[in-house]
Amino acid sequence: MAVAGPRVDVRLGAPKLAHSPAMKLPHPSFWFEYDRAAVPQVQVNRMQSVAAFERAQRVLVGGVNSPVRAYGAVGGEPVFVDRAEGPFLFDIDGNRYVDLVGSWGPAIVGHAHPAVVEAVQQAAANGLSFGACCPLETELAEIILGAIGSGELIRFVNSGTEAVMSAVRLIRAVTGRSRIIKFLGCYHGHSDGLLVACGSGASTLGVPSSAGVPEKIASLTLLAPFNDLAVVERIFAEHADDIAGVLVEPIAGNMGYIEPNAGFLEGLRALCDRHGSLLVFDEVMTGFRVAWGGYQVVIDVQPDVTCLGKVIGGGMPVAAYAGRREVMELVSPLGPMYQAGTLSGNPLGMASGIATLKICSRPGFYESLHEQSTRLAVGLRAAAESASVAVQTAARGGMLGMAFAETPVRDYVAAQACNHELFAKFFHAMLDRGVWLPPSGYEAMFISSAHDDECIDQIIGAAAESFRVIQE
Ligand code: KE4
Repeated sequence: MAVAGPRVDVRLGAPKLAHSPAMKLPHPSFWFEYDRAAVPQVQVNRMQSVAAFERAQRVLVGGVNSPVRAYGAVGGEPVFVDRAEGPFLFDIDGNRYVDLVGSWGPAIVGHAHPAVVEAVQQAAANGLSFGACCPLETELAEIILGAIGSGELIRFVNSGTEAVMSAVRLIRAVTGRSRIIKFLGCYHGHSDGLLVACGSGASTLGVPSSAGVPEKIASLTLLAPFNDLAVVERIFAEHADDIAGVLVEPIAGNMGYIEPNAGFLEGLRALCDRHGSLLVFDEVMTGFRVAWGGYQVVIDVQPDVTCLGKVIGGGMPVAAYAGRREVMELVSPLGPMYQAGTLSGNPLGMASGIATLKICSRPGFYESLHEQSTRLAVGLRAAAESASVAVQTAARGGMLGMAFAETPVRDYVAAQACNHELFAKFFHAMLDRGVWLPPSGYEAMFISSAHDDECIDQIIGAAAESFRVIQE
């Protein structure tokens, strides 16, 4: 039972947006009914979360199992989730929130989708893990490879970090070279060689961005600004014979939401071809999120290796790296590059991924997601303009971004220059109005196929109030 606390019964009066009947989405078959009537109105009382965080901090580092959850970027104390259903999170005080985090991407068909839950329950009844081959691994592999088109073989691992770490080892094994190029503001998990920042000003040499990362390892990573081909060309000119490959998020989703400039990814492809390096797309976030297969299908640029995660596990710990046969055959047991994992290809994760991707594969799934995310992006910008707040928004498929900036954000320097203090105020104003944003201005937002018109209107209505409140 929620402890009595300050009650602010925020009835979410969402102004019905004037949109044409044409924008009224058909009720697609992949939306499932969830019980709205049982959902209590939001009350800003989080006494149970406060107590839970105090207890968690006694045994968990910072009270969390991943740093962003500690609300360091927005202040305040994290809210503890009791359960999730469709587009909603419910905290342990019984408050309901429309969720724009979606477990950082995996929950693309909505939380606790009956078909996904049933698939996992059935798999669990047959045993949680075998440490041996299982047909479910092959089934999910066939679905993914059939969708991305750039891979002939795939290896499942348990996190995006593991997928990218393995892909970097692979391109070094293929080329016999040591250095890699990554982009400022792109995040690829926490393996040592990817926790690097720029040294001095114009330097492209990586220096550790985390304690515990040796300078020698960081120096093998070279850095360029996202969307800046000229710097990448300069790096190749200086190190051409020692660059194993280029690693990039095809849409940058860890410094807000930044799409590549026209020709940027095509330029990386050409530079890698010219210098005998490999191109790695980190589609852990964009894979099956922005389109069936990922962004590589949208722009028709084929990487040599693709990293995937999040959506392909539907909320279970599943990630993967995939590539052409001649590349992937260097991976053990076929080749000399070692990589292994106790729970890789876990049957519950495979079952969850298969059930999730089966729903995503239905006709109109991504078109409907894109219409909803676009409506939300347009609505957020209009709400901000009405309150004279400078906000940029952009969306593709089930992914969108919002930046407190006067002009569109195209790289990390611009992302850093956004008004993150105002974002923090907006985050809390929205949380108090029943909308759960990612707790950092450097994160992208995610909707699911369960985010129907009523959800989108509610978010926009809460934003209209919040943009006004944060200026008081
Ligand atoms: P994981 O190791 O967290 O499964 O994946 C790492 C990763 C790799 N590549 C990209 C493009 C990613 O976005 C991520 C992880 N994304 C963050 C959110 N921006 C996960 C959230 C967190 O760190 O708690």
